[in-house]
Amino acid sequence: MEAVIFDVDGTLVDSERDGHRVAFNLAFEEFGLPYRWSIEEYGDLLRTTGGQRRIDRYLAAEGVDEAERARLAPALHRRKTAIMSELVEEGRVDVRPGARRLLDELASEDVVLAVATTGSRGWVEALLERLLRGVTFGVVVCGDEVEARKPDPEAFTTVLAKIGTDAWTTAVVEDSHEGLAAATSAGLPSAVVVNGYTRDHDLSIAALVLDGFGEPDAPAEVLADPAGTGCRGVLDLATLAALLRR
Ligand code: XBP
Ligand code: MG
Repeated sequence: MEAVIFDVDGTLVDSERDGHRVAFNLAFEEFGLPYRWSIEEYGDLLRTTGGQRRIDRYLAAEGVDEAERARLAPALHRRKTAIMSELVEEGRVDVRPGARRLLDELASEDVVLAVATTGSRGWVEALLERLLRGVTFGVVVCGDEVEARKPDPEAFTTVLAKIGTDAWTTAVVEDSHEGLAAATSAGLPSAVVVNGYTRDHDLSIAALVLDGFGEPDAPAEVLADPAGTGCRGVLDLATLAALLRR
């Protein structure tokens, strides 16, 4: 295995419920808008990847006309990105348990670490720097650098091109149906680590599904193992390497 590509939101970090959602709501408030996204309804909103698209689609459903949306959505999203960076600095977003263990193990075996996210570079870099200090990501592709966001495979194909590796020696760790679909379209096998928002997603094309990264003394639950990795609840290098033998 040469490389592993990680998603950020919901995968490496628990960022959606208490991070992005809160930042969207604070931006709405600052703009004097009445919209507030509840924890529950945010699960549906998340199915639209990319914060600006999410806002735009929501405003359209609220009956805001196109010209107003073209003005509001980018401005709201710019402000939301700045607020999200502040929330990261305040420590409101946590790394998921076991993620650091896996990253350190892969790095110690000289596996290239990469990121493919539909999130914006404005907060992604602050987050990686603050929460995963000491981890070197060879390539970080963010939503602002691609034309099409997940489930389009562009973020993943862009990472592959930048690393100079191919799909046969690269595995992916994702948390959602949209991310899984994007990786699969790029020809990459995925381990999916679900969270509260993605547990019920259609993950039938995943090579492996767990409810977390797991730690040796606190293994995650293996929800599906169609690739036959034999994973016992700790997502590690050997398990990811097994995904490549397809
Ligand atoms: C994450 C997203 C992002 C974040 C918000 O999807 O869709 O839009 O929710 O970040 P994935 P931005 O984990 O599949 O990459 O507001 O910066 O878009
Ligand atoms: Mg995600």
